[in-house]
Amino acid sequence: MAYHPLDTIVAVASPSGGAARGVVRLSGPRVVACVERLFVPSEGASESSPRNNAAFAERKATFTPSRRPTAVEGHLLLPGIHSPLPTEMYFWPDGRSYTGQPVVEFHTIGSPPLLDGVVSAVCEAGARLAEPGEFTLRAFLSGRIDLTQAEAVLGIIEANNDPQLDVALGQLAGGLSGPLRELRDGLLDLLGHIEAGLDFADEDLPFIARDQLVGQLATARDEATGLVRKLESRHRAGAFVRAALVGPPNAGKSSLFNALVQNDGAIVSHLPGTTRDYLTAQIELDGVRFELIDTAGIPGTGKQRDPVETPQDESQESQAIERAAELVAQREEERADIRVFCVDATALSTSLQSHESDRNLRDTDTLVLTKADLIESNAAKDAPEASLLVSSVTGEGLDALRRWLRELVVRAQSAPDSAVASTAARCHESLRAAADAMGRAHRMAADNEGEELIAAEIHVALEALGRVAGAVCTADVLNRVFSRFCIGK
Ligand SMILES: Nc1nc2c(ncn2[C@@H]2O[C@H](COP(=O)(O)OP(=O)(O)OP(=O)(O)O)[C@@H](O)[C@H]2O)c(=O)[nH]1
Ligand SMILES: [Mg+2]
Repeated sequence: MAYHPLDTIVAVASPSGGAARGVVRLSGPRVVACVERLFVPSEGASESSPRNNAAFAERKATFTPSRRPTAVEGHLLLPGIHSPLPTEMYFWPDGRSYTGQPVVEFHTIGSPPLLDGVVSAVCEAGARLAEPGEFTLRAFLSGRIDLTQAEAVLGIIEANNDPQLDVALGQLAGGLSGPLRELRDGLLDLLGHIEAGLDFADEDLPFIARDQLVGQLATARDEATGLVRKLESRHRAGAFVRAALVGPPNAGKSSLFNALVQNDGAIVSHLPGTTRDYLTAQIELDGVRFELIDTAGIPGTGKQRDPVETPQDESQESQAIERAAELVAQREEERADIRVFCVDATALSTSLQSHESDRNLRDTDTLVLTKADLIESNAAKDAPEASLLVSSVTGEGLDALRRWLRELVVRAQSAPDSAVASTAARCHESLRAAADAMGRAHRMAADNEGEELIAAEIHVALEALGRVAGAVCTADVLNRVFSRFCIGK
């Protein structure tokens, strides 16, 4: 695609094929010069109708552009066509139009050869044919819309049904760019505070208190993760809903996985930290299929690893493996559409406290109390009402859990898409990179690490967010987005 935003471009903007009305659109700094000799406003014509172009041209008035959007009745004089063509001309001056440049639209009879004739005449007068999507590209380049909105325009053109159209219209109206802008603005403010603090380090005056920084980074991380999840649900359209078993080590996740899958694929042991990777299995419940995932336990919640069981000389390598397992579990937990929190019913009070304080609960989360066979029947009376009590040993509560999971899967399957498919595919990686960088910044802030390091992560997040909105953009990305458009849009 040729990016010469100062060329004046023209194309037929109405759908191909004959119709009562057709539209030819022009955009660029020279639109007025291009249309001056072709279009004659009605006021310029004499009272009697002109019989041919030559007679008409002699008496013509020229179009004088106003500083406001205007509609003018008149006629087009096309070379090779004897009669003037009745036309309405719409004019948008600089900055008030879709493209952010002066724009003219001719609305006339929708005959394909006539419309082609208008385009040729405008090209003769100094414009060039527009590339596919070039009008929308100019809207993006002039800052009228961001890249997600440009993709929404394409989504509207390509929508096959009402839900798809709703999603695209919502995205065009700023459904994605609004939250993105807020996230970017928040991070820029935060960065401003941190960098001011660094510049005046000698003054010993913190520009932002550490707990405030930690809190704001946690909020930013959660917002970015929320956006990632929304896009993932669109990105994986047609894929299985994912339900992850998550929770502290030794909570009985792998035992529950085996019980639900009805085989012994997952290793179970009394040692915490048994599961290191993650396991998946497809499950079908009354015709509803989904993917069940067993994850590694994340310590810090529930029962801590028993120091007696930890070899004194535990190598750095095994610590690294443990950390890697946690990161994989965290990622699977974030990606899951449904999270089943497993909490050992025999360690209820401590586990629940950390369960509630650590997590940002969603309405597709479920709390399952495991090892029901090990507690007195009334021991779980203090558990939250919404929890299910199960035992992988006796099978107690498993049918209720299956029914509940089936319902959650059905709900997740019918959740509306949140973004136009092309946006979801393009932005997914960048948003995830932004969320990851914010997660790292948050951990560093919580661990009291240096502000330079935190600022560097925020820069990474901002750049990734910039790629989503198109603020940081290569010709490659523009080509990919805009080459899918049709000419005239
Ligand atoms: N009595 C009883 N024991 C259970 C039950 N579920 C799990 N256990 C025991 O609890 C211990 C831990 O079970 P796992 O399934 O390995 O737990 P996990 O959550 O996968 O543990 P990690 O992989 O280390 O995170 C094992 O000794 C299991 O036999 C249950 O319903 N009843
Ligand atoms: Mg396990």
